[in-house]
Amino acid sequence: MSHAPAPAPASVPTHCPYCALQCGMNLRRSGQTVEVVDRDDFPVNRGALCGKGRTAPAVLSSRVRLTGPLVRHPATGRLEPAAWEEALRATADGLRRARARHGADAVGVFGGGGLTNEKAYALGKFARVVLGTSQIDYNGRFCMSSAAAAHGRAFGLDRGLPFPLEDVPHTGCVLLVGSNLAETMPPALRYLTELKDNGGTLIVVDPRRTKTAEQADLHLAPRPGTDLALALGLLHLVVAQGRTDEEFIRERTTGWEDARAAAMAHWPELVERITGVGVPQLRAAAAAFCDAPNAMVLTARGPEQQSKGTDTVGAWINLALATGNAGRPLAGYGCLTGQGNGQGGREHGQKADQLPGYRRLDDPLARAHVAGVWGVDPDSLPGPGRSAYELLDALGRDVRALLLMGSNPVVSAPRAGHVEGRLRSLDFLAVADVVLSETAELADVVLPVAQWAEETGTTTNLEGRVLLRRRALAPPPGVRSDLEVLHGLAGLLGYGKGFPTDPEEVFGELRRASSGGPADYAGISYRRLEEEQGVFWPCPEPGRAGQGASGTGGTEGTEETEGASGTGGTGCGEPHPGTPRLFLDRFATPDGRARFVTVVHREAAEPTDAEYPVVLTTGRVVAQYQSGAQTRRVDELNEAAPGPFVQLHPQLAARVGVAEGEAVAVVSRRGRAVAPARVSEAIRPDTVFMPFHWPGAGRANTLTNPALDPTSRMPEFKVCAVRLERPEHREDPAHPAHPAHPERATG
Ligand SMILES: Nc1nc2c(c(=O)[nH]1)N[C@H]1C(S)=C(S)[C@@H](COP(=O)(O)OP(=O)(O)OC[C@H]3O[C@@H](n4cnc5c(=O)[nH]c(N)nc54)[C@H](O)[C@@H]3O)O[C@H]1N2
Ligand SMILES: Nc1nc2c(c(=O)[nH]1)N[C@H]1C(S)=C(S)[C@@H](COP(=O)(O)OP(=O)(O)OC[C@H]3O[C@@H](n4cnc5c(=O)[nH]c(N)nc54)[C@H](O)[C@@H]3O)O[C@H]1N2
Ligand code: SF4
Ligand SMILES: [Mo]
Repeated sequence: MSHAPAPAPASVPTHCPYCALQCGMNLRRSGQTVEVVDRDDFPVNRGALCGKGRTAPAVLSSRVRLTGPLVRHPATGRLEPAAWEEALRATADGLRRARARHGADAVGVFGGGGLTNEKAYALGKFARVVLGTSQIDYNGRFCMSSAAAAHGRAFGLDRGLPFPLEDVPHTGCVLLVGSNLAETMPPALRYLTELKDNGGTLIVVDPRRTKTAEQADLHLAPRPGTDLALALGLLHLVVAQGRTDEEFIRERTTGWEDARAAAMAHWPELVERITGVGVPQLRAAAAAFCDAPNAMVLTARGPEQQSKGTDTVGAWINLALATGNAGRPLAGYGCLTGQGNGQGGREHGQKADQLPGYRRLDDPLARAHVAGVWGVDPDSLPGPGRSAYELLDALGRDVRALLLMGSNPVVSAPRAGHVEGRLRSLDFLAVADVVLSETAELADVVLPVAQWAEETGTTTNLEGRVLLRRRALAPPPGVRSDLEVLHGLAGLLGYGKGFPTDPEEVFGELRRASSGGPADYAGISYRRLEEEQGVFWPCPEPGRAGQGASGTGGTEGTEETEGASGTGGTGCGEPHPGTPRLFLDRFATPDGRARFVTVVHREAAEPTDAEYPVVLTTGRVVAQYQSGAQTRRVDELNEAAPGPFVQLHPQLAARVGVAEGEAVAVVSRRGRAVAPARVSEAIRPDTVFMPFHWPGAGRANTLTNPALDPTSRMPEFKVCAVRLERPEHREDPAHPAHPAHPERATG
């Protein structure tokens, strides 16, 4: 890798390192740094950026990042600077030793949805081929797995949005469930504003009156964890008022009778009792949804991060299907994915049950195809492994060594005190990161890696649009790319070939591995991505209908993709234009019909009771990103969002006896957190909200419940039972020398 300064100061068009909107931006070099300048040609954000994107270059500075490998010194027990060769050898030894002593499945791999497609692909291949372990999963399990599972069940294919965002302003009604996109994807708020300007209706479902809910024509504020009942109640009203689309149900779906019967058991008064949303509001929402000629249901983490997230999303999909709002233009169900590569990150093999191209690891044909590309015996590929929380929970027990790339579970995992204890109990932990995250601090080896602006790679945004993030400057000398790390480790573990360091070469292999799979990238090339504003998958190679494409029909072109000519071809014939809109002719199920799923409401895994009478829900604020590993290192963002807080209603605050800004202790069965109270009428009186971006005394995940959805294995981040207390003096956040005690490791 060359560290010579690049020639011209011309700006490089690329994309933000953070969320799934993947806003386009230009980076202009000035000396050894880069600055963000507007890029208006990318249609998703048209030049708009949030504060995180605007300040992202601050994390490139060597002031805040890792600039060389660290190895824990046996004598001092501290992380000390080390040469790359030493760090890689120590890592290879640590992984090899666990495998020799306890078998291949004693080595775990944990990835991230922020990793590029190339890295996610290489990481999955590294786990299955080099380590031979089934124990790989990633933080996307905490993010989108419930929507992904529900998508698969209903439509036979999982892509966040089955249509581009540009369609949103032109539908008639958007039912936005548990998304605070005004804070989590600020430039996307424009699509909702334009919807209203066009005369459309916005309904927001959120227990809090968020910045997003403030935009709504109708805001429903259910008790957290009750969306399933809410969706069934709305469907009940739609049926009772005779507003189902019988022709659509007959022609394009299966399973309606049972799903209908289940909804009919959720009559409005019952739903009001469960959710706290009044019958008149339920009626108004059902009417607004049905009155619109076209409607969309969009969900995000609110309804998904529940121990019944898959069924909950299923219930919202049922509402869309019953009203004929799917499989046609300007209507449908979609999920707003989260991380920069939240979509692509779950398609290329770092998920416990998947192979590249969104193939199933338990499908013999898929195994044979991918093993062929990898040049290995299909029988040598391990089977499905544990899900993310189950993997973290097994650390130090069945799984003795872990390679972690692109996640910070000490802050972001549920029941984080326990997870922290499990990480500490490992025989060996290696972390590849950009910064010394709270998880990297626990590692035996820390591998410093290059970031977004320093390396080229592809991501797939929430629309299923595959994008090229271009390198704008060289990484600092002591830093290597994740692909170089995997290449180096593979070499030391006996695989001198098969792990190239050039992202384009990895992408070439990924295309072959995905070819014919549901997420088919075979027709996409770097050259094509340089010329187009992204390409929507499935995009099979010319002359071949991919599995996804044949199941989806309707490859209606958009402005961006129609003009494509002769650039993406891998063989002869016209290049495939990509698939901005799915399901227009048929769904991706074997019979081409969408499937209603019969679901009924059930309670949260941990209901409130006399001892823990309040519901805790968790989420985000605009100025911090995820575990905060990156954004907590940016001054401007810290000024805007300096630390954790507990949002609570004045009535609840009065009952506990805390005033605005005073410390309040939140106690669950898993631990105790202390943070300043933020007293606000914008939240239900029976609910408190904490953002999860901070470690230490105010860590929200000390409290959260790792109860898992039975299908998706998604933890219940959005609902657990807590009680509030006035903290003891020594716990006051004004005295940070006394952090709250994280839960001690068990077992
Ligand atoms: N600023 C910022 N932006 C981000 C991120 C970030 O960390 N910071 N992370 C990115 C990622 S990875 C993701 S996944 C997305 C997440 O994006 P969102 O899903 O928009 O974010 P959250 O704040 O987790 O949750 C959204 C809303 O769900 C509500 N909610 C809580 N419980 C329930 C419930 O039971 N039902 C319903 N209907 N709503 C409920 C919360 O009050 C919250 O306002 O954001 C992405 N963008
Ligand atoms: N209570 C609660 N907890 C939650 C949630 C919630 O709503 N409530 N949301 C969940 C969700 S949706 C998500 S997505 C997770 C996210 O939580 P995490 O998985 O912890 O996500 P990040 O903080 O983005 O961690 C990414 C790490 O990778 C590093 N990194 C960035 N780029 C690269 C790279 O290119 N290579 C490598 N090797 N490292 C890199 C960053 O510095 C950072 O340390 O949190 C989950 N946790
Ligand atoms: S909205 Fe998301 S992609 Fe856009 S600038 Fe902000 S963090 Fe980056
Ligand atoms: Mo996420």
